Amino acid sequence: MTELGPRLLARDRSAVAPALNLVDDRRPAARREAAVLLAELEAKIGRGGAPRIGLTGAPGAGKSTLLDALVRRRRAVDETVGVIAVDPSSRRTGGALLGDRIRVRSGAGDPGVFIRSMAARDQLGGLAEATRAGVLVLSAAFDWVLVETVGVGQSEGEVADLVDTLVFVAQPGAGDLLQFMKAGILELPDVFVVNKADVGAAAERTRRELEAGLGLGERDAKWTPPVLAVSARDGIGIDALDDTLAAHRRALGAEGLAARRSRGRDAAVRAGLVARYGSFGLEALGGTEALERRLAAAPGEPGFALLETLGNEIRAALGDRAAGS
Ligand SMILES: Nc1nc2c(ncn2[C@@H]2O[C@H](COP(=O)(O)OP(=O)(O)O)[C@@H](O)[C@H]2O)c(=O)[nH]1
Ligand SMILES: [Mg+2]
Repeated sequence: MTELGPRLLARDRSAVAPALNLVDDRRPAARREAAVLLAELEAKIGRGGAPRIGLTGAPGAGKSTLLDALVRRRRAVDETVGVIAVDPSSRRTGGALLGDRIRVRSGAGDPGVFIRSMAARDQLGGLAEATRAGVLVLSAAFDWVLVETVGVGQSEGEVADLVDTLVFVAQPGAGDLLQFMKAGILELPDVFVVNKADVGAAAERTRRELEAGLGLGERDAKWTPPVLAVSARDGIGIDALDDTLAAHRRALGAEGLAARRSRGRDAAVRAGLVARYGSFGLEALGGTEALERRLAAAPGEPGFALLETLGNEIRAALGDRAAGS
């Protein structure tokens, strides 16, 4: 048991920043403590904790503005919100920029809102893993967790594995059908939003392009991703978006949620091991098939605990090999 775990689970707001700092700390002793904390939170929260909503889309689409509108809507009914803003590009600036807009508007003094910006520092397990840790910490302490990230293609898959509901934010004139298809953005999101509907006809055109694109793909029969037009700036369509997020959660159900979280866990373990030990490390474990067997054999095991266990095995195997050669 860590000291921070029970405090977070008791919603002690003063434990949030220290916990986030701990999981970001790369010194070996801190990393061991963080692993214990994360495994503990994951075990306690399981498939529960705060609903996790991801907002993804190109820079300038209006994700932060929309996020701010959603935050204020939650605050209006006295629910608390933890926000993670991921900015893979802000290595140089240290990554404090993305959250600023939200921080200013949603009120820096509001203890019901917590905003953490993450930049692509040289994260040992990668930005996705650091984000995942942050999401877990916040989902222990707040009613909702919102994640803003710039993602196209590859990184979208990572975001989809981090959240329960993925919202893609497009802006009017963002592209035609072919571009959306090429960018691979039609497959993963659960909800599509065309923001800046206040600009008029161009928004409706983009909305129709997206809708047409979605009609072409294979999708889960239980949920057809809706395409909503909103204006985050003017607060238009935010209620409908909020209702849609709730509807997606209902459609997911307990089973769907469990499947999604477990898919996220598996993806995180795979990515974490490769980031730390490379394909060489994976071979030491017996290869990808062996890893899949291990994942399947431990369905209830927290990902962060599994990452530790398998990592230890890899290190032991590599050490043995080095010693024996
Ligand atoms: N006209 C209009 N502009 C918007 C809307 N939402 C955001 N913007 C503007 O679009 C720009 C980018 O917004 P931002 O939220 O920072 O986008 P992000 O990069 O996706 O987070 C800013 O200048 C916003 O003021 C909207 O609904 N309508
Ligand atoms: Mg933003």
